[in-house]
Amino acid sequence: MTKKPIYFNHDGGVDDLVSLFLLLKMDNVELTGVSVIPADCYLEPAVFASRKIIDRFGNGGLDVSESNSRGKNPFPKDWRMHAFYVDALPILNESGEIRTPVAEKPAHLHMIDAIRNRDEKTTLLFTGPLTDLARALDIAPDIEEKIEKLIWMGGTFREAGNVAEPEHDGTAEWNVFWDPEAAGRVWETDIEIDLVALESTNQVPLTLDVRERWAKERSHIGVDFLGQCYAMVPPLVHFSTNSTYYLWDVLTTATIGKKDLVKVETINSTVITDGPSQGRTVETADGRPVNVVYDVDRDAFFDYMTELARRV
Ligand code: AGV
Ligand code: CA
Repeated sequence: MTKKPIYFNHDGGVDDLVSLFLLLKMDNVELTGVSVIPADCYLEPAVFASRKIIDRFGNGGLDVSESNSRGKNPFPKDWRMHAFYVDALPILNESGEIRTPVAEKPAHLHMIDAIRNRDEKTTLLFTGPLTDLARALDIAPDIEEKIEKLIWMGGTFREAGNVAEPEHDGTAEWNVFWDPEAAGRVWETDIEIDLVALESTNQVPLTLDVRERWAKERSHIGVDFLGQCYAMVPPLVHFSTNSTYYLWDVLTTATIGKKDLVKVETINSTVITDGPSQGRTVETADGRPVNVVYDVDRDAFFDYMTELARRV
């Protein structure tokens, strides 16, 4: 099977770290680089956890780059703490050593090198804000033509986003809201964008039946790892709240391994970068096109991620 070169930039949430694990198990993916941005996480535990996941579930050959990017609107502290819990899991600490090194260069420069060093075009997978990509494009505009496409978890075209913060109208999704200008910068390019938005992930909340399934299969080390990770975050039981967890980033990542899990439509859109709606993505007739997931085969998705986890 021909492997796609993928560069992965994430922000250390539970589903970002699970995404890293699953990428390492996909047979059509060659990870060319991993970097971590301290948006929905604290940097140190998220980088530790990433290095340990690569050690435990990968085949070596990677380093992990730390981003030095800063956002405009900080994530809630409770959510940022999740990386500490994953980093502390016994399965990631059994060996007592970390072999995967920290990269010398910060994320945006690390990504520029990874893209330039390949003859083929690189597919970018971003499951946090786009700050490192925006900075990389400013410094090295030549990389644009070496980017196959950007696959991003971000945005929503519905009225209701998932930001509940003072002075905001609630229409934004967090990965855009953290750094609206970065999304605006990427929107200016001709890079093809595949978007998993909130309307795409509404069909894949973390529910109790999913947890029970992972519990039943916990004799598989990889499935147990999924169960342990998703024990840290609140499921959807009675109704969706601001802290209910969806499989946002994992769905985004799964589309790389199996694109027929989702249906996609093209929407022309604009990013609002200022004011009470900052971080909102809106459909506009003359906006830039993005390919948005609007339907998911929910059962096939959970089967696929569990099957990948069984490969450990
Ligand atoms: O908006 C979804 C993004 C995804 O990249 N993140 C979490 C995923 O990694 C922010 C977020 C929104 N609601 C959250 C989030 C919640 N309840 N807990 C943690 N993070
Ligand atoms: Ca994320």
